[in-house]
Amino acid sequence: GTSFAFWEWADPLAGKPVALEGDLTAQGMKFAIIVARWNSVITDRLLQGALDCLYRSGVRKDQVNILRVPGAWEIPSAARGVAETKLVDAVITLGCLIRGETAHYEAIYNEVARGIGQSQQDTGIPHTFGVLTTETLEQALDRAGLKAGNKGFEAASAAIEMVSLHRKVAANA
Ligand code: DLZ
Repeated sequence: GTSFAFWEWADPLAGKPVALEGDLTAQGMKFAIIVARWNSVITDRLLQGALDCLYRSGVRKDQVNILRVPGAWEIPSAARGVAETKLVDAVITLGCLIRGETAHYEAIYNEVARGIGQSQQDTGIPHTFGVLTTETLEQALDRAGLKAGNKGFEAASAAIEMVSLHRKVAANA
């Protein structure tokens, strides 16, 4: 019989590919960075990484608001407060929880992650997650610019990409 290429319609990429993807240029975007002071040896480096990413992507200083909070626990309410103003396009969250030094580590971590996610969902503004959770200080240092990249840089890069994606979706709607 006649050949029937099932995959031509089963494979979404076989037809007209529809892919929207954010890019990494940040012209005209406004960001809030929430940074916890606890473990500031680490979080200062995360902040440096985030700012490095933003500035090298074309962001000017007047497009960035830095909010310092006491510890990771305080990040969700600060994130929500600034997101609800709708004056920023994305919220970048930076903190560091070290298990060995933190009583009720899981409870704190779960609530911080849940709260940041909840603020993102309720406001529709992208919130990126640069909260390190490690067993030791050494692991945290590795992820704050020593041996395993800089999670602050990654969180900033993801924020730019998501704002860009939202703009493309809106432009295509
Ligand atoms: C109390 C506390 C502890 C034990 N550990 C950390 C930590 O590892 N990282 C962090 O960001 N914050 C820690 N905190 C502080 C809490 O996040 C919070 O600031 C205080 O409990 C005051 O609400």
